[in-house]
Amino acid sequence: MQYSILMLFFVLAALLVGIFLYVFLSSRQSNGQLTGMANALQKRFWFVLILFSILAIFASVTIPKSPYFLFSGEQPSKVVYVAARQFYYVMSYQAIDPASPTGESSIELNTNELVEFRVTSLDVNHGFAIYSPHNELIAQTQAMPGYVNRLRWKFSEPGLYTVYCLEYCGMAHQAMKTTITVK
Ligand SMILES: [Cu+2]
Repeated sequence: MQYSILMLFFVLAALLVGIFLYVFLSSRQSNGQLTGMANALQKRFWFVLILFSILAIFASVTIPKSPYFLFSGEQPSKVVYVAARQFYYVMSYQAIDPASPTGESSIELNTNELVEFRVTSLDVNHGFAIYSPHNELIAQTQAMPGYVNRLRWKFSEPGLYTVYCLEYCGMAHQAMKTTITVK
């Protein structure tokens, strides 16, 4: 899937460069004499060509690193249900009943196991952002009422991870957090 999207991108990029070349070559004067205006157009052509080439290199390096299909071919070994609420999280290994949301007092996960977080909200939009023990943001998704967002992650390092809300959700937004222990 990811590979075919990348291929499609390259085909479209090649097509675009081809169109530019065609327009440039077919608009050249037949006697080869470049007027002032044509000279400016030629400079612009090379500027656009180089710009597109740089953008194509950047895109081909960064697009395969996009997280959209991360671990999509694997079966998660653990599912953690998350319900966000003003101003706390409920996390459970079982599906959470919105009418009476109850969860575990602490969530413990193992290193190198594929975990799928199924994240929703019981009131307004919240964030579910996982920070490493070194306080680096490693994975995140939104918690939205009426939707379940799946976030898959493999923790590579044991330690205490902190979950923060990244979506301004009300007066106590900054206090909204929980922790995940990875063994
Ligand atoms: Cu918030």
